[in-house]
Amino acid sequence: MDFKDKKVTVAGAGISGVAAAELLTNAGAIVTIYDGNASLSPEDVLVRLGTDIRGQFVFGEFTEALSRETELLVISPGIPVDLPFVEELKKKGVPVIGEIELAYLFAKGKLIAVTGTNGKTTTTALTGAIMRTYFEHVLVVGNIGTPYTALVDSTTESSVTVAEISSFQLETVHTFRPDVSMILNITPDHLNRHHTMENYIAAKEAIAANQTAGDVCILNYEDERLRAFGEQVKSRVLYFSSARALEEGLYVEDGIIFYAHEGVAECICKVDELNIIGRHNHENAMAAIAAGIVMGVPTELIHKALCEFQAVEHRVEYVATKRGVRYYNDSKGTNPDAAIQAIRAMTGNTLLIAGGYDKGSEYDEWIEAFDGKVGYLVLLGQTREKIAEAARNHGIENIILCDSFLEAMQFCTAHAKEGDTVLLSPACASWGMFRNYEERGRIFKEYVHSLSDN
Ligand code: UMA
Repeated sequence: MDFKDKKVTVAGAGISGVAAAELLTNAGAIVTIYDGNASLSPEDVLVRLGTDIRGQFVFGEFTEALSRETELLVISPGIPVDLPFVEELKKKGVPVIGEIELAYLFAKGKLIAVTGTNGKTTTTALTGAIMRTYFEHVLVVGNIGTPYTALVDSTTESSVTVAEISSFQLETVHTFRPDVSMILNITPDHLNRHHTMENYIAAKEAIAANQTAGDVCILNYEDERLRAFGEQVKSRVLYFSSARALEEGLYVEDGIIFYAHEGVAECICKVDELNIIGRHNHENAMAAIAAGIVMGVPTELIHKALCEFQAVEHRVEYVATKRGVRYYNDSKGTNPDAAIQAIRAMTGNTLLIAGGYDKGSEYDEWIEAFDGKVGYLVLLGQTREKIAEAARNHGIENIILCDSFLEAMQFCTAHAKEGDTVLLSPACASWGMFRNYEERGRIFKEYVHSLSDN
């Protein structure tokens, strides 16, 4: 696509929008930055831009004039694609692409794209670590935190990009075609944005839509939908399973991760050697190993990366032990399914802090996974009553409703006994109480570190 003098509107002045605007400006486009937040000023955005823009700033309402001028809309992932101004532009035939698609149009080298409801960030980081043992120039981008557009200029024919791609980002890709794609799992999430499970699944599956026979799609064999999806994709499929030995692919047996290929099962590593705990993390590790194998990384280097890799911040992250109580931060447990993985990874009596923004999730399965381990369920945020009701229906008794995060943390430190675990794993997004899950996790960790040791 030729961007020279093209009038491009970038919607969203967050980190994706700013990076996209910079990339487009450098490519010669006349960029206007639009954001729905009417209280923003151009200065707020300019300080974050590495360049000036040739267009204007529009905040608040998406004006008629802007709609008339826009020749291409580049949309940030947080902006729903069914907002009236987006629908109207589409109706007029104006192309609407996401920030990921934009980056892809500039990208060189190999691309590994990771999606799934849970485990994306850990798998992306681990895949990046595996690639770094073998390739000289590896970039890790996307939903994990660094916009793809921010680094795409430094991709080369020999670089390897590992990109975490969310369902929001996949809604607006068109030609995006990774050499290696991964779908780790699909369970209900973000249904307030996608409206139906079918839409959400379609968004996730778009990661492999443009792949061809020379590409590879890595899928979780234990997710029935993904197993069936593997029959439909045009790319070569490599499965992983945490529940059974596969004839071809990755699996765990007797605490060992094997790679089975053409009748030979090769031992890659023992799960005990991993620093990331729980069955879900074995799945994440297998997906990353699969990418390493596909990319030709020698297995001894894959093994080295696996042994050295530490848990990603905010994902069942061990924080500290204070007065004999272990504290874990799983702030990235922003939906019930992610939170299930975290509670399953706990071994003893757990004081669980949960609740937050209501994404329309159901909590029954998560509560069933408590399995007698949750001594106190400490709830806060918009969803606290809804979760409390579901928990009572499942016979959970020690339910504490708190008005603030501090109150929840103070309750836990006052009531946890030696040998207990305090787990922050909200099963809900942080929005409404915090800027994002990172802020929620950081505040939790700061609080834990401020506690005295004895
Ligand atoms: N905005 C509007 N109208 C709206 C919604 C938002 O104008 O209807 C504006 C806001 O006022 C704000 C801007 O859009 O100024 C924010 O844009 P954004 O929400 O797309 O956020 P970015 O800062 O660009 O960050 C995005 C991802 N955010 C979301 O998908 C919500 C980040 O993922 C990602 O790390 C980053 O791009 C780089 O790729 C975060 C996330 O929460 C971590 N992801 C979800 C998740 O993991 O569950 C999907």
